[in-house]
Amino acid sequence: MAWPSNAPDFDISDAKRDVWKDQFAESDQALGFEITEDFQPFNQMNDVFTRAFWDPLVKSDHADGFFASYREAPQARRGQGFSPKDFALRNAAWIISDLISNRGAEMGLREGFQSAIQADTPVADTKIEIEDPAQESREIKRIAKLFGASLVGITAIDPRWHYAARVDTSDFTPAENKLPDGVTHVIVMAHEMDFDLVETYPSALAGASSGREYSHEAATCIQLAAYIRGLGYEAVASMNDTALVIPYAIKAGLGEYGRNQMVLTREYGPRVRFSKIFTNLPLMNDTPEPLGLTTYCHSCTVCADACPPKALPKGPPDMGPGNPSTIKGVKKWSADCEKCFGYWAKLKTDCAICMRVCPFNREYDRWQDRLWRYLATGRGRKLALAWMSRQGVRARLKPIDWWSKL
Ligand code: B12
Ligand code: SF4
Ligand code: SF4
Repeated sequence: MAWPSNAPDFDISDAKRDVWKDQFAESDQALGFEITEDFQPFNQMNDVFTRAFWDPLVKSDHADGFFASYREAPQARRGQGFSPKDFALRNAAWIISDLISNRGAEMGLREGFQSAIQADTPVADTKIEIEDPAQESREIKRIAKLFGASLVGITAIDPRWHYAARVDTSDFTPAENKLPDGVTHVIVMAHEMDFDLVETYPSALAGASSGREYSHEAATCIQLAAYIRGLGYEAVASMNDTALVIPYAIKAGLGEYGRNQMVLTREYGPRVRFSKIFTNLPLMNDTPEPLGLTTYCHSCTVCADACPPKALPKGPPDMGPGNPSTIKGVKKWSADCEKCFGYWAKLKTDCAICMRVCPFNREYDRWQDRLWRYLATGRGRKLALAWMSRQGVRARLKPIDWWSKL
């Protein structure tokens, strides 16, 4: 399909839906993706962050205070993990990502979030010849890791997961979500979040684990995209912008979908963030293998039980909570993200309790953890569930203990 025809209409035609069905039925079935007849690509105007700027249902003094707290550290609050020092560390961790996302503000571009990252280097005039896409994929994965990625997978473009429109942040109106013509592949990179910082969620201190990885994402995907452009091919560096990364990461074989709305990786569980690169470099796609992670979620509700505003579903996958921030026509576990973001806004920092408490969130350097994963993802699942229920959820690391470890 030629670009920018990847930017679907707001209301896609039955003909287009049929084309997608034929094109993706087999891989959807293999991955357990359930797409229904009323599927619509998601408009980024409707994600809960963007709604916090234009939708009175989400916009509030608390939400404004949440965003302001990333620019100027708020007053100290009672409760560990919310001191000026905690906010200062969180905001410092974000700074490289902020430098990129703020540089196009006057043009309504919030790069890495509501627009793709603009290229700083041209595509070289001469394309290097790629004789063996499999070898090229191995090289790209090594180079992505050299630049800082923890895991790398490659998959084909799937326009269903591209935003129907992106957001012009100068006035919060929809804008065309364009990519260069002829882009064929997505390189998806996972970035491990710091274990100890994540253990302190919820706190402003813990938010440094997200900020640090957004800064790493920015550096890594900008560097890898520049390398690919140097080879003579298109490469668009992307963080949260342009497309939904969860279906892409699953298609690229990096993990499986969890009840907590995250990709669970074998290596780190949900404790990763993702960035991606859209390219026309000839590459070989990865073939995802069943990992047994989603199967475990069907018998576990630890994340949903631990969520303070009760934003996560406890039942089987369904069509979602019925607010505009859920994609239409995908049967899956969906959060009530108005409740989730409402909690963040009051906290003045992000939350990831549902990541921290997930039993797959481990460092896997101890044999007991590897044994548990072996049981949890195979025939020993019941034993693994019993082990977890006997052991209970790991206690939160107190922010004061995080600081005293330094
Ligand atoms: C907006 C956003 C949010 C919003 C909520 C989403 C919304 N509905 O508005 C808020 C602020 C609440 C949020 C919270 C969190 N987020 Co968030 N979020 C995003 C973001 C930027 C856009 C997603 C979006 O547009 N959703 C709108 C619609 C599509 O939502 P939905 O229908 O509910 O679908 C969700 C899932 O079901 C899944 N999904 C969508 N389509 C499909 C299709 C199939 C087949 C499947 C299986 C899944 C799937 O992806 C969506 C994620 O929101 C993505 C990055 C990206 N571009 O994908 C990160 C992202 C999903 N978030 C991430 C994380 C880690 C979090 C938090 C833990 C916060 C934190 N501190 O890190 C919490 C977890 C909350 C939770 N349990 O849901 C990571 C997930 C990493 C992972 N391991 O998978 C991402 C990928 C960002 C990143 N850089 O890595 N997030
Ligand atoms: S806590 Fe349990 S249900 Fe939630 S994502 Fe992790 S394994 Fe799945
Ligand atoms: S991020 Fe926090 S509030 Fe949101 S779903 Fe996870 S536990 Fe609940």
